[in-house]
Amino acid sequence: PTAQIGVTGLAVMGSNLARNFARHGHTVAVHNRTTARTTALIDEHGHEGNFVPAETAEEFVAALQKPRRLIIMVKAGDPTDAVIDEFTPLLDEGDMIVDGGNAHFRDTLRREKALRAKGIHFVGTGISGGEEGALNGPSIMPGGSAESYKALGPLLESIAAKAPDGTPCCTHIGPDAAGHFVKMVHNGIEYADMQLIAEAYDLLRTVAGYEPARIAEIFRAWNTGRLDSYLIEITAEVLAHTDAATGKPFVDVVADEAEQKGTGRWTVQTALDLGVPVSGIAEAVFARSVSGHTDLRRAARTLPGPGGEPLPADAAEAFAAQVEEALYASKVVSYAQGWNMISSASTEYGWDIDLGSTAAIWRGGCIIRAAFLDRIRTAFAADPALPTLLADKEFADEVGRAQDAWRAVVATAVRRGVPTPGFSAALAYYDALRAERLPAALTQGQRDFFGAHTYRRTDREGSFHTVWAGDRHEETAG
Ligand code: NBP
Repeated sequence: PTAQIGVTGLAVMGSNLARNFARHGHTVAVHNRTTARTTALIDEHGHEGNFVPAETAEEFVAALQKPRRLIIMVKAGDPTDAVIDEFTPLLDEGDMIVDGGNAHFRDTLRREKALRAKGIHFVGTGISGGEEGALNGPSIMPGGSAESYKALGPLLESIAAKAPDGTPCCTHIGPDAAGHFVKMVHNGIEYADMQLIAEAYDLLRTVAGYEPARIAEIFRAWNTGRLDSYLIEITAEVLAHTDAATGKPFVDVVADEAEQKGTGRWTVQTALDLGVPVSGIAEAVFARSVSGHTDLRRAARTLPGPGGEPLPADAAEAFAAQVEEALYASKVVSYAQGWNMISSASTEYGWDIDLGSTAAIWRGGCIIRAAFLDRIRTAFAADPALPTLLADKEFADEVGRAQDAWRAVVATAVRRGVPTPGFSAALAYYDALRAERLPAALTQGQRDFFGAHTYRRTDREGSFHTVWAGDRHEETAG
C-alpha cells in the first residue's frame, strides 16, 4: 500500500480535501459510492499529485498504509453510519476513521464509543471554510484520542490554513466529540456575527439614510480596524455589488428571508441543555426564523411604527461611528457566550479543551476568521481559567469605553423601530452580568409562593420556604 491517507465521499468537500492532500505531496487513496465521481476527480485533477483511485471499499482499504487513516466526507447523518458500517469490518485495531462531515456531536459520541470498543479510533473532526477552504486550507478541529492525533496531526496540519503568524489552524481539541462540538459553536458564533453585521447595516440604511454603496465603504473602513475579519470584508463586497438585470443594489433585489442548515439551531438547543446563556446566538437563529415567516410578516405589516426621517449628514456620521462601537461590543459579548459554552461542555464531558488554542485555530481558514481571535487567544493565555472574556481587562476596558455609544445606538433603534435583537440582547447580557442585584430574587419568591420551590437567603446558609397560604412564617426546608 502506498497511500498515507484516504478520502471516501468525493462530492465538493471530499474532492477538494483530497486535492489539498495531494498538492501537499501526500499520496491519497480516493473512493466514492458512485464511481463516476472518482473517475471525474482523477480525469480533472489527477495531475495535481499522487492519487490512488479505488472502485470498491476493499480496494480503497488495501491502498492505505497501516495504521490506516481514512477520512469520510459524506452527507452527515445516516450516510455517515452507512459508510462506517461498510468500512469497519475491513479495518484493523489501531486504524483511524476521521469523520470530516458536519455531524452532530451526540452522533460523534455514539460512534466513537462503538468504534473504540472495536479498537478503532474514531476522530470526529470539524472542518470549516467551505469548498474554498477544503482546497486551499481549512480550519480543522479534530477530536478523538490523543494517540490518533499523533498519527493524524502532521497530515492535517500540512493542509490546514495558516494563521498570520504562520501556525497551522489545526489542533487536537479533545477526546471523542470535542472537535465536532467546537465546530458547532463556531457556526453558532458565525450566526451571531452575521446577525450583528446585518443590524449595523440596517441602522446605517434606515437611521443614517446611507445607500448600500456608501455603507460598503464604511464596512471597508471598519475592516482596517479592530473589526478586521472575513465576514466584514465580504459584507462590503456584497453591499457594493450591483444587480446586472436591474441596475439596482444587489441587496435590494434579494428576498429578505434568511435560510439556515441547522448548525446554529443545534448550538442553541445544546446551550439550553447545558444551561449556558448564549442569547446572541439564539437571537441570530430567531432573527433568521422571523425573516422566513412571511405569513406573520404579511399579517403584521400594517402595525403602527414610529416613522422618522434619516439623520442630517453630521449626525449621521457621528451615528455611524457609534454603530461601530455597538457592533464591536456586541461581538465581544457573543464570543464571550460562545466560549462559555465550550468551557461548560469541556467540564461536562471531561474534554479538557484549551480555550486559547481554539481561538488560535480560528484565526485562519474558517468563516469567522479575524484578527480579533488573536486577542481571545492572548486573554486565555494570560488566564486559562478566565470565567468570561468580559472579565479580561483589555476586553472589559474596551467594552466599557463603548457602552455609551452602544446604549445610544440601541436607544435610537428602539425609538426608530429598527429591530436590533442582537445588539439589544448583548447589551442586556452585559447589564445582567454587571448588576449588583438581579430581579431573580423576586422570581424565587414567586416560585416559592406557587410551588413551594424554596429559596436561599443572602444572610444565612440553607434553603427556606415561607408558608404563604398560612401565617407567612418562614420554615427551614429540606
Ligand atoms: P454532500 O453533503 O452533498 O454529500 C454527498 C456525498 O455523500 C457524495 O459523495 C455521496 O455519494 C455521499 N453519500 C450519500 Br449522500 N449517501 C451515501 C451513502 N449511503 N453511502 C455512501 N456515500 C453516500 O457533500 P459535501 O457538500 O461535499 O459535504 C460533505 C460533508 O462535509 C457533509 O457532511 C457536509 O455537511 C460537510 N461540510 C460541508 C461544507 C460545505 O461548505 N459544503 C463545509 C464543511 C463541512 P454519491 O456520489 O454516491 O451520491
